[in-house]
Amino acid sequence: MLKGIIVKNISDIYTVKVNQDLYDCKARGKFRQSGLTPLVGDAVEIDPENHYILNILERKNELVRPSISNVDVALIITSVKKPDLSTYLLDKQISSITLAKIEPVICFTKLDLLSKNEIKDLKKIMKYYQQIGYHVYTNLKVKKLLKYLKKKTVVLTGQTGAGKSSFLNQIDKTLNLRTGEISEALGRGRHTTRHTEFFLVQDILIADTPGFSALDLNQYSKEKIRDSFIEFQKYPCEFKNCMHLKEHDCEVKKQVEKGNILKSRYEDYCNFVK
Ligand SMILES: Nc1nc2c(ncn2[C@@H]2O[C@H](COP(=O)(O)OP(=O)(O)OP(=O)(O)O)[C@@H](O)[C@H]2O)c(=O)[nH]1
Ligand SMILES: [Mg+2]
Ligand SMILES: [Zn+2]
Repeated sequence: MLKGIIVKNISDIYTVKVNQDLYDCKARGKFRQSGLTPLVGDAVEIDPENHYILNILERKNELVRPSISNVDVALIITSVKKPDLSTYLLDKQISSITLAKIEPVICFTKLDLLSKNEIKDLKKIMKYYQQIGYHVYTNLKVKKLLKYLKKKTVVLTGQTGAGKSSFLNQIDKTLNLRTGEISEALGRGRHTTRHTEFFLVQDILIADTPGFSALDLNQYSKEKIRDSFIEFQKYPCEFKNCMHLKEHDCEVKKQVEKGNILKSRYEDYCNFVK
């Protein structure tokens, strides 16, 4: 019996890294029976002779989309053009990552495709997310970002075509991961990256993942979703358990009017709890 970490999964083959060695393993039938599926990121015990996963050790956390476990940070790759910036998708990812007890970090891509005026608007949005407590970067200045991610286990998340694999190619020139033209990726409704895999870049363990087109928060209660909008907590309402929807004297709604809470954030929140 050996102990290792699942670093890659393609259909029913799980690649397990034990020190510097890789073992391609299958999961035992008992996992299927118990409804437990191994995830990339899982610490596992394997039978190195028969190439079977024997046991999955307790997870620190797990994310459904992309499906992965035991990460410190989810780096949300958000393109500002092609596909256009969607704060709706960004906010949904922030909430789902936060609720999975993982730290969301934001990285905007494709700023080179914006006009000067569009850059100005983007800067305001970036500043807002920073002010409410998130680390925000762009792929134009990766040094600072890499410094922040040092020694962490990271998963890349984001829409198909956002630039996840391109980001990895940028920070490690030896990787040569396949990337896709946006027209090709969206036109055929296909994802360029088809599986989840960890890479060691400097001292960061970082996973590329397939992009997604849909994400839902259905597994979480309205209260949980409300609490994942961290800036709302800065403005206590008269009514303690206020959902900031139809209630009168709602401080959060007042702050949206005043411009202290980004309108798109509040609208996304209303959408999520609906
Ligand atoms: N102009 C510009 N293009 C970029 C940038 N980053 C990525 N791209 C392009 O965007 C397209 C999609 O990039 P990918 O890295 O394949 O996107 P992905 O997020 O890995 O997509 P999936 O694997 O389908 O989830 C490619 O044509 C890249 O060359 C950027 O900063 N600027
Ligand atoms: Mg990709
Ligand atoms: Zn309220």
